[in-house]
Amino acid sequence: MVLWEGSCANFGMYGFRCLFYVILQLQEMDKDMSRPNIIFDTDMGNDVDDVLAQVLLHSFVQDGAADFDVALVNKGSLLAPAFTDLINRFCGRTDIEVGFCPNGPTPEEGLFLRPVLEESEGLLPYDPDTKKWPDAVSLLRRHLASIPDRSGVYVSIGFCTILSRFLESGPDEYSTLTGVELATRKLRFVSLMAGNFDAQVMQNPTPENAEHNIVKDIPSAVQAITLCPVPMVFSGFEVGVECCFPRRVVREEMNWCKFNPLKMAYGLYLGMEHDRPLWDLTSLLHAVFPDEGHFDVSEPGTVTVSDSGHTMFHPDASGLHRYLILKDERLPEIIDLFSKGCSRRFDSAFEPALAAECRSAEELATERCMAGFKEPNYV
Ligand SMILES: [Ca+2]
Repeated sequence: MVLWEGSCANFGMYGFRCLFYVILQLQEMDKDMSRPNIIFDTDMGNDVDDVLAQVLLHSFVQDGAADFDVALVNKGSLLAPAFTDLINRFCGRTDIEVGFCPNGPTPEEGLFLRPVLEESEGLLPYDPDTKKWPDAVSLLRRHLASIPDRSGVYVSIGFCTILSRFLESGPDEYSTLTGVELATRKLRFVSLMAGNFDAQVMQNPTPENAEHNIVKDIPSAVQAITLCPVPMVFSGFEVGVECCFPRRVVREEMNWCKFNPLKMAYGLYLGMEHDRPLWDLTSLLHAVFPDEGHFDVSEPGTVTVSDSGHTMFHPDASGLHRYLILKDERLPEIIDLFSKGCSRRFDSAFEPALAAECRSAEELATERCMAGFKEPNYV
């Protein structure tokens, strides 16, 4: 006892201060280990929910819930990575690298990429039509090689083109590991918006209910699902279609700056009088907060993809695949979370240029209507 008291006295204020800092450091390390490094893989330009998901991710990053250093674009239009970069800059980040997938699916420009990029003239330090982008697979390999083991969470909200090509990749200048080995070491899991796990759809597959992200690149979906060595969590069509963005939020809560590319894209896509289903945001939410019970998760199993692009789920206790199941009682909370994140005010990299001359989102949407626009059938 005497020895202990003497030790305490010697330990003194300096010792307690050191111990305090060590505990703080350990807490910080633990926080970093739990905060996912999100790899954001998008078919930006096909649907406006990708834009909403990207802004929501920035909101999570602002809250300290995730890291976001790399965006990958699997849509084959050169305007898609430029638009993705535009959103990053709009949200205050000029340092996020964007990788592009050469010869990716759906090379058409879509409904909002070009009009919004035209309104942004002068804000991007390059010409979107001629910009050279890093190859997505090389960028992904370099990024994964640089992050701590098991810190990455891969969010796939478009086609599986890049994920498939990455998993097939061999050693390169960035890593001696293959794509499968890199995924095993660096990724916790993959969260995908893909497929349809509604029991009736799985029993009665038709050309109309094949899900877009799978059917537009079936070979890549098959390859990615077959090769992926870490758990995959699917958010099927049936989940996101129940989570709709309130149009009131678009109209009333996104007016903190005139140049708001999210609001512009929303209006250009299907107009302001529309509550867009939020398929991609469900996958992002589960990727960042997998333990918070926003959704139920199915039993484990194996997902297969048919030649027609339909997903099937086969229960298997040792399977790496699960799918999300909507909990009705959590839906209002989820919609509120999405609404607040997507209408958040950022310290934009465009300040003070945000006050620059541009047409409003409402004007752009009206022009689209006057041009005789017809709704696309992407699903
Ligand atoms: Ca998407």
